[in-house]
Amino acid sequence: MKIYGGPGTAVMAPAAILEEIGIGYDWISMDMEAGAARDPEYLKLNSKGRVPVLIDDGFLLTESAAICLHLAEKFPQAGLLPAPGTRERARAYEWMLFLSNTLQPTLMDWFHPDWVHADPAAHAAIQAQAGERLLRHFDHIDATLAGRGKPYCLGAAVSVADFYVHMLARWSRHQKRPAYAWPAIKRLTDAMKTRPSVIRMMARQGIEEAAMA
Ligand SMILES: N[C@@H](CCC(=O)N[C@@H](CS)C(=O)NCC(=O)O)C(=O)O
Repeated sequence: MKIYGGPGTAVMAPAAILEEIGIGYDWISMDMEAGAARDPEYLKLNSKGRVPVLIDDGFLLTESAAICLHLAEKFPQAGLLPAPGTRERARAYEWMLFLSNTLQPTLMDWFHPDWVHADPAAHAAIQAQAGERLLRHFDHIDATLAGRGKPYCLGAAVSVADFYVHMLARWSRHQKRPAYAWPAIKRLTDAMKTRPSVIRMMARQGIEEAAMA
């Protein structure tokens, strides 16, 4: 297995899952600030100009959530997904889709207002609006977790979705109210931060948990 991505980017969750599965993998560390995702050689791998990219025995896969699901499915012994066809499995898809198609793009709007509108005069308003949406998303996640009364997205057992929440919560560290300010999200992320796989991923990428985390 080989995985491409810059430290702290959308490669975090797939890399932590690779650590959790316990198979060796090569991590190709990319300098995002230097525009490595737009390098012509990299664009041959992923013409979208985004990270991560997984190469699994010659099979190339993009999209962080798809990579997480693929790995969890391919290595069922890691126990990161419930059995196919069950309601619990559907719940895992519900989490992964919400996280990757709603929360993640909102975070990206905040990080990259220039991707939304070229005019720098518009950027503060875009960020403010993204910040407001983040509050609602974190309210929703926290209420869902609290309502079920168990620490993880699917209940008592950790799943792919928890690795994704851990990643996106860290991305919220620049917000006035980062995800960790919500108690049920904090409980989940605190638990994830003690997992050896997550600790190994963070160390390998040379990144730290957010100060208030
Ligand atoms: N939908 C994609 C989005 C990934 C994404 O936005 N990655 C960012 C880094 S977190 C990226 O590649 N940015 C390119 C850049 O900053 O040049 C996924 O989840 O894999």
